[in-house]
Amino acid sequence: MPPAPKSGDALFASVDRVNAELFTLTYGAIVRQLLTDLEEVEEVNKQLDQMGYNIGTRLVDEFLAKSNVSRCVDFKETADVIAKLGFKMFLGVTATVTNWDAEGTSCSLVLEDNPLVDFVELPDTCQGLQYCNLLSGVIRGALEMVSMKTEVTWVRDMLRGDDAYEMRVKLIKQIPEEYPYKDD
Ligand code: MYR
Repeated sequence: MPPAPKSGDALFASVDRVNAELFTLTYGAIVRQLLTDLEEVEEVNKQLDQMGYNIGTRLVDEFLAKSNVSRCVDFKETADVIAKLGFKMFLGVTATVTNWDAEGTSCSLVLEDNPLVDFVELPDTCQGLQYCNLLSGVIRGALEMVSMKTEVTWVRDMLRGDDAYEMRVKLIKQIPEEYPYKDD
């Protein structure tokens, strides 16, 4: 007997799942190709970060347009926006914001579920590989477009045996936006 036709919602859910799997597999293929081409794991890490940065500088416009988010009052609000809305919009998961420093300029984004690594196992030869560097680059690029210079690094990685994915986001400098008109 042929399977019952899917409802609209079920169809969209399965299309989303296939898109997510395609994205995960495509990313894996890109990392594999970079490993072949660049040979050095450190070079691959840099390249993934740069690719992410370039994506982030473009992605931020789509994010701001779709989310209707306006300027955040401080970096804490920005971190929440990324964790709850940004990750949800582009990865389908949310992150937890934690481990703030006293100044409120450094925090961790913790992902328990990371769609980028489904089906991934790192061979021993790739131990120094920062597999998810694309993601940290995306955050860095996106924030630079809204005047925040940041450093984003991975401090926990389940592919290396940690219990979660944790990236540290450190605000280095907030570039003041220039007001385009002179007050007379
Ligand atoms: C502000 O502080 O002015 C609000 C700016 C919020 C920027 C949020 C950038 C989100 C980038 C999406 C992250 C995607 C992760 C996969």
